Amino acid sequence: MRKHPIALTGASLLMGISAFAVYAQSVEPTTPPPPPEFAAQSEPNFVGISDIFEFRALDSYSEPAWITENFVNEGKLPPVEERLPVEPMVYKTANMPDGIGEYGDVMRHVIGGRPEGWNYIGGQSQGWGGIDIGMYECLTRTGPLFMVRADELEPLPNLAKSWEWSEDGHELTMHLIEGAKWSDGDPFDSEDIMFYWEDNVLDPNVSPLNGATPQSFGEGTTLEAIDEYTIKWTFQEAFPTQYLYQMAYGTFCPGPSHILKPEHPKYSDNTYEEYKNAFPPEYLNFPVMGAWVPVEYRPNDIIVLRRNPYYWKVDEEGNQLPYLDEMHYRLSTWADRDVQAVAGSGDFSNLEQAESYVEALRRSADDDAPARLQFGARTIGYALQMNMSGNGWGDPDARAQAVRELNRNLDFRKAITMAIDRQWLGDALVRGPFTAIYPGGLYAGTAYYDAESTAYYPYNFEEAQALLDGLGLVDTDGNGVRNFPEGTAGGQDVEITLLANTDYATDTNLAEGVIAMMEPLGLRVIANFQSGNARDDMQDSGQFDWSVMRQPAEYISVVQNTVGLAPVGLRNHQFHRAGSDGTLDLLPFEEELVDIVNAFVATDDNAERAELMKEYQRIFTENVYSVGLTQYPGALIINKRFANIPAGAPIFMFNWAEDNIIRERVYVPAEDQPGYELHPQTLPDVPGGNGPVS
Ligand code: BQZ
Repeated sequence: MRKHPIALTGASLLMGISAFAVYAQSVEPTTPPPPPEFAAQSEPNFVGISDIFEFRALDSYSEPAWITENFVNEGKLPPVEERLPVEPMVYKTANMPDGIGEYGDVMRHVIGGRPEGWNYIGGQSQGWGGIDIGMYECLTRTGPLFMVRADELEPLPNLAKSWEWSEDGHELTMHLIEGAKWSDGDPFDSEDIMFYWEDNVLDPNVSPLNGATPQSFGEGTTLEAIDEYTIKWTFQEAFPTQYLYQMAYGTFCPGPSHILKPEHPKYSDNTYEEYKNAFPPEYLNFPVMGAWVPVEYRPNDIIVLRRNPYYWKVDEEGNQLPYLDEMHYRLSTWADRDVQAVAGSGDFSNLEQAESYVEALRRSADDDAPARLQFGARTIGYALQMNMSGNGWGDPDARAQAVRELNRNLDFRKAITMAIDRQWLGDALVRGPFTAIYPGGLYAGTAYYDAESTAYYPYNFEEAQALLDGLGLVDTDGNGVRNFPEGTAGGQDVEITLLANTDYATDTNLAEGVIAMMEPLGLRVIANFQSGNARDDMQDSGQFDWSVMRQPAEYISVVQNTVGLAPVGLRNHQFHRAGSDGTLDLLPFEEELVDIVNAFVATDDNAERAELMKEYQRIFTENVYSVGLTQYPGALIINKRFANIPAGAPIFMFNWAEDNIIRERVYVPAEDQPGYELHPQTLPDVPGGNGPVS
């Protein structure tokens, strides 16, 4: 990252402070400049939910011939009709861009994460990049909603195939798919749901991956099993349809209770750490409801998954899905994912690191380029988040506590936001029409965004200086770094740690840009750059002063993980959670944001929702709740041999493209299959087995 042009020396900084000490502190926010035009390359073919799939029994089913010959006829596997639920999910041919598919081949992913193990609901990461999305199915599904007409927008049925609300709207009865089985043949039923809810979401000692907490589903919400295939939610609010989004990927994807429950501390002598780590990546054939099962793991090399013979989805001709027999996750870097997808040695990438854009565009422009690259809307955005806890979240020392007190001061947050040259930051990532100034809060170009409600404090170095002077942060020892006032952290230099993810060049480049811009301001910001899993753990446990990170889905769609927009609960927010005394010390404006988010969830009146989000955006941006940095479009890169890729699939909206493109329907015509499978014609073994069986 190039040095910012105004990185002043210590002397000029001192002169700067004295010259501006009397500067008027009355810069009013403006509205952000309209983002430069950047149209997505293609639009979805908008449809209704029933155009995509339905649940029904078909007259007959089929499977790859090698399964019938090598497994069913050999008595190793029941016939396919016994492996499917009573009414499987049936994908409709008319919604499949290239129609009924053919079996075989593999999608070769390349990822920058690393698997901690398979216990997703116990809090382990599998390395991201679509592994978890392909293994763990959830009550509802939202990734494909990008193609659903606005007037029908509601989470898609999935493990919950239907639901109905009570007259008063406080009860939601859900009907699970009946007769479906885990990939090892064990029945899927409400026992799996209740184990996830009672012993993982409600248990304060367990933090499921992607952060499900009791507040994710509303304060006081209860869930009970009515029978094997029926569950009932009871909500404080009436008709909180919002929570159906929370029941999708990330926050309600139950695990196989038949092998997890015996490891849980409530049912064993295990500690919570032992429970979380009970299924390391070396444990193959971990039972899933998803389309592919892990059958091979080579550290820092590759994870291979094979098709789930009990997968509960079919096409309209009764062919059991998925079409693709194998999945690869090459354990590399996120930047390498772009390079390999463009070069053709990998098959898929979400082009999300702006530094890669020009090269990726150049390579993909050739007629014989192996992959097609398709830009979507500006849904990738970064913000500087400040730890807003004043009562001990993350166990701060005196210096860190003093920084948090500053973080909680609006004049301090205004000073920081006005010292950020966002145009320079964006241009330093990539020149051209891609990046846009991002003030923070809801993204421009999205359904609930309102420019007039967005307060933007433009770059104003002098005002930033004056605000810090006004806070008594003065360089008393002449070393070029402001000092805390006497009596605060011993009057030491103002040093602030900045957490960022080393798995992404963009994260660390932006973080370095922030550090460079703070230097002339007289703040010493110290890089605390960590790899993905460690970074996530440090943020989740409050061990940070500042954090530069990519914004989650709720700032794009609002309806996905709405509760993430404010600290509605003790442990749900990204940068303000309960302190060591178990309480949440919200500032008055944060209380307002919580009330707005709760009101949004409690109403399904669209006009009211729009007004609520305008108010949210105003309060968020006027108070600089987080310091927006830059926003830009992502591009989907997929090898040209794959068919059934939906038009206009965004890399990130309600979910990531790994969910959005519906990979279980993707196929490669037989004549185009290059033979990349590593374990052709094999299936996952029973749990704990020795890998794929043939
Ligand atoms: C996409 C995604 C699929 C997590 C992760 C990673 C973690 C975060 C985030 C993205 C990766 C890819 O994102 O960057 O393009 O493939 O996996 O899950 O950034 O560190 O914690 O939220 O989704």
